[in-house]
Amino acid sequence: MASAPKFYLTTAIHYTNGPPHIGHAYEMVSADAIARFKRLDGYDVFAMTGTDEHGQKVQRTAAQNGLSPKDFVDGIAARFEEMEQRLGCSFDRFIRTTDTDHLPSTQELWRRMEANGDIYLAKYSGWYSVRDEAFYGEEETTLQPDGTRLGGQGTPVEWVEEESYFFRLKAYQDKLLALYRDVPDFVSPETRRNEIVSFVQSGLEDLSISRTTFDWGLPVPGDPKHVMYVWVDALNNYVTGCGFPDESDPRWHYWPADVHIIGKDIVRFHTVYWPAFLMSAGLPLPKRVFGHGFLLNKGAKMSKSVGNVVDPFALADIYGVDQLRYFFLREVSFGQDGNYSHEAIVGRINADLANDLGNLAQRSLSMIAKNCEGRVPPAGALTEGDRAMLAQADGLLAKTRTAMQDFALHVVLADIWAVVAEANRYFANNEPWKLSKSDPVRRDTVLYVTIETIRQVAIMTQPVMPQAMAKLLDLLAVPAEARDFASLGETGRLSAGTVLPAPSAVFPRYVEPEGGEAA
Ligand code: ME8
Repeated sequence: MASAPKFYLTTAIHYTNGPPHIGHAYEMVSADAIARFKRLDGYDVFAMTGTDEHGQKVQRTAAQNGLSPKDFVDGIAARFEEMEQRLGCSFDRFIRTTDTDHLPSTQELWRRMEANGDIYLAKYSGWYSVRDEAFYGEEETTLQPDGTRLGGQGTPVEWVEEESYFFRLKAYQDKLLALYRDVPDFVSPETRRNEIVSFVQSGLEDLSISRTTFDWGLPVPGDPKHVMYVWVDALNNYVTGCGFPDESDPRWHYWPADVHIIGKDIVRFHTVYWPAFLMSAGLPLPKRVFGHGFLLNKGAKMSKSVGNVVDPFALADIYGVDQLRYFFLREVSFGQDGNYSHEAIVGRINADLANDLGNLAQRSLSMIAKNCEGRVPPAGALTEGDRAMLAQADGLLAKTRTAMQDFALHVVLADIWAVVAEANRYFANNEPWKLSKSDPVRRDTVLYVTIETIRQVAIMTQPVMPQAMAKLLDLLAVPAEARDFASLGETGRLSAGTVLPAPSAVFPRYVEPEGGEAA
């Protein structure tokens, strides 16, 4: 058999200036679902997430907390790792920019850019936002009535004037425009691509890539009074993660990344700076950068200063991990902003999970337990309706693969739930509960077709709800080795006579606790 095609996917690495919030959870879960889908679909996947621990923002926050930067980030990074576990994620590496392999890797990137003539020493003077860790041109800032100034993303900027190394970004303008032209889906969704193309067309300035007024960062090779600009350090995590600069590292074949999954606010860093650094260093470019939208609390952007951050650990405790994962990925069109609220989460849990899928599984499996000696019933002669039902289930893989070409996780789930809806109609129309006396053979056939459809729905939904679907596949006695996408369709059909365990509920309804709304 030919070796499996590789697939390397990353999230952004998260700042350790505060504990993880729901936006971080959303990004991790989305990326994890894509990684799981690809694994089940036969790819050799390497998936990475992690933390971005250097820079002025982290150093300042650590000082405000009376801790050294390292002690401070150790505590926060541990919390991010804990969240990855709590949310049932399956990343292959959790990278920290304080990991020991990251310094030599990033210094090597620097040396290669320098050797290519792209780094020079000069003086920087301009506006800097510590919150965004970003430089802004004067024209991108606005003066406020109180005399303060805000940068492009609405965060305060401060005047910086210091010696700095610069990267010749201007020299890459045409090459970047050629990249966007030749690889049209390098930046997606389309709206983000258009923003980036017009930003680059409007003209690039060389980029300041080192700082001297604080020291929490990676030292510039040969000039350690400078620390590297935190975005050079951070972006380079993606190659450190698979062994750079040791090209004999067994993980190196994963580079270039197949996709960086990041939020819309940092698309510029990933689609302008990062490919320019890589071109300069002579390294292959990531294939795609996907900028997802923001998760908003009933419409408002979350931030620590606004104080409406909802703790993802608390949400997982209240609603259940898989329920939360399902909500994120079904409710929000991947690529656009989305809202969450207690009512919306409960609505999805009770309608889609408890009613549509949970009830159907519970009712069909209970009937089998009662009437078919707890074994997969045999399918008799199939009617056109039976065949149409099975054909819909069998057609899911092709449909969802198409949706996954654009990482449209919400479409994947909508496609699967269209089959769940059809299975409910099929079950209701065929009324198997009425057939026990009159036509038990027909009853068995209807039950068979129903649970065979549920088998395929469960296999397909594993990327989004790994624990709940493992339980459902256990209830169908599907062996561990028959749970990947190769077992979909006719190949993996349930076989009559297989003993099934006693049925139990997979998705309980969400019931408001005494005293009202929980979140
Ligand atoms: O930007 N909804 O880190 P970060 C959805 N360290 N996504 C959100 C979000 C929200 N409300 N808020 C933030 C950084 N994000 C850098 C990245 S990568 C080399 C360095 C997303 O902790 C955000 O868009 O501010 C980003 O993709 C990720 O969470 C980490 O944000």
